[in-house]
Amino acid sequence: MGGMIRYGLILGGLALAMAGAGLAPTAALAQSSDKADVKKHQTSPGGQYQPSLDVLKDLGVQIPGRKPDDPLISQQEFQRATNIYFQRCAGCHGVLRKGATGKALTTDVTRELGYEHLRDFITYGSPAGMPNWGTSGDLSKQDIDMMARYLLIDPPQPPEFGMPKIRASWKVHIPVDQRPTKKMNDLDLDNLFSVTLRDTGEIALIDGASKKIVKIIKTGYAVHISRTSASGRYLFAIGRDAKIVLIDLWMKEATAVAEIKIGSEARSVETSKMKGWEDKYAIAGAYWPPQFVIMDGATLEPKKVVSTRGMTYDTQEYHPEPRVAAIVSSHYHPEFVVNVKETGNILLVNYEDLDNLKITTIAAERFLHDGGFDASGRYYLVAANARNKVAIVDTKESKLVGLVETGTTPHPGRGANIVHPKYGPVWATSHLGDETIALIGTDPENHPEHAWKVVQSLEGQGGGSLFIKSHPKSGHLYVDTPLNPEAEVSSSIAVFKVAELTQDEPEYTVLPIGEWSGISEGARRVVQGEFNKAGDEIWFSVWNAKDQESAIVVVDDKTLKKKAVIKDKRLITPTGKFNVYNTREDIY
Ligand code: DHE
Repeated sequence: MGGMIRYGLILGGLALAMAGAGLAPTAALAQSSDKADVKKHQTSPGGQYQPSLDVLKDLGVQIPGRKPDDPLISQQEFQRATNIYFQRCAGCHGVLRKGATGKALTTDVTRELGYEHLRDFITYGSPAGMPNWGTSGDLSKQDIDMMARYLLIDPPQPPEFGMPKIRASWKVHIPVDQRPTKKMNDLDLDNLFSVTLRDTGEIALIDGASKKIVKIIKTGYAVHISRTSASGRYLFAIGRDAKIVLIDLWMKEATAVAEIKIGSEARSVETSKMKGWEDKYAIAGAYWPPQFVIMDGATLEPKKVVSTRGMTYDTQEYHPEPRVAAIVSSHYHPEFVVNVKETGNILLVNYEDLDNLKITTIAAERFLHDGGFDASGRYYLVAANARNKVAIVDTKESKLVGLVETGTTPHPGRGANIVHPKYGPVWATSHLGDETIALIGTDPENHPEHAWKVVQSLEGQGGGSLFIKSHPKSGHLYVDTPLNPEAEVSSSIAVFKVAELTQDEPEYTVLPIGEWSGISEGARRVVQGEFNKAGDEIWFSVWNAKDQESAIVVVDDKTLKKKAVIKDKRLITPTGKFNVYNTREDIY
């Protein structure tokens, strides 16, 4: 029996090795049939000096897959269940089911719990955060039965995506020497907005003055964010399929000049901004495989892939899939600030010498997600969302300077910087899980007593907030609530007057953006404010389903009145908006 398993493994390994080498089995056999050459072969000294896993070899192992007493699942069901799992469950329980914000669902756990427990848990959820997939109607009884059986079987491991695959996906559509040496169009690039059209996998470039769509460009699947290079010439858009599209804004017509895939699932992209390194490198972080990739800034040529698998910052236990969340670019050192979600480490990745890569690992807090700089650009504040905290890094001194409890599930986007009339410069975050807005002091020099403390907690419209925004020229703080269950709240914005924050319970004005859009159908979720370059108007997306009308509503920052409504049949599911100037200068 043992011999048969071994034989099976060897054959399986051979098939995999052949597939990895891009060889069909017959071709591989034909190549190895030259026995004379094979006989001449001797193991090289290098070959003899390879690690031998003498301890691991004694490990007790079981055949992966179904146990004889597991309920049956067909291949077709297994495929469909995996699909549902990755879409709905993996975000919390991890791709490999080893746990993230949710519990581990490996077979040692699930088989102990048993089929009925799993079925009921999926159906009813739990107050600890598990959604009630059955009673909410999101999953049918049949699907829940299938998912409960699926969880009793070992999970499939998605493929890795190392340099050969990354390089194979890399395409330069227009080489650097065929690109212009100066701007060839009359666009006001600084006031151009790159707008995510989430469900069409496109971005719309919208002129800030005329508010007309200048161009629609195809990007990756479920495109997520855009970032702009330090010079403002290049724009990078990343899709959830980890495809990055590099757009040259200097061409006669803004054009995609290169593309690459850096993994299978990703959310973040950024470019080098340090003086002397402007536009030199780009970086992108993946959810799967857990890794980040440094690329050439003008061509996207991949230079370095770095895995983020490793130990959690606190218990120092191995985590097999710590995802890369937000990435920003330091203004104080040639470094990228890379947030590794599940291990809770913030990595300062120095890009001066990619062959002798220096990474400073800052132990922060688990479940790092999104964040931004304070007004000075020195301190970086990031939400450890499932821990209800914000971690603060001094990017000049390369160390953690604060860890503050804020509210339930902080979600700042890049946050908002205002000068508080009482506490001086503060950075703000709103929350997904409650109605509060936390203001954190960020000026250790002139207001040391307030630095890295929540100096004030404002009460907004409700939970379900994703983004908060202000501008150095604005006297307002804008808070969205697109995921609030109340339609009126999710389709409007709360605005606080900065000058009135000295009051005991500062009041806010509600802007009925959904109503102002003139759209009457759909959820009209109002999401992510973004200022224009001048800082005198703020744009909000009115985000409807793919087959419904959406819009962008522009608000006059002085009067808080509707200034314009951008409608176009190509504006399908607009969500994030990135003003070229504000994005490259980190103004928010
Ligand atoms: Fe985002 C930023 C991850 C869902 C719109 N989002 C980010 C960042 C991360 C992230 C890690 C920070 C990137 C950076 O700064 O480098 N987002 C995720 C998810 O994992 C999540 C929760 C679920 C998923 O499967 O993707 C998710 N995000 C969404 C949406 O549903 C949103 C609202 C609409 C959309 O277009 O997908 C959305 N995320 C955004 C936006 C930003 C963002 C607009 C950038 C905000 C900014 O001002 O910088």
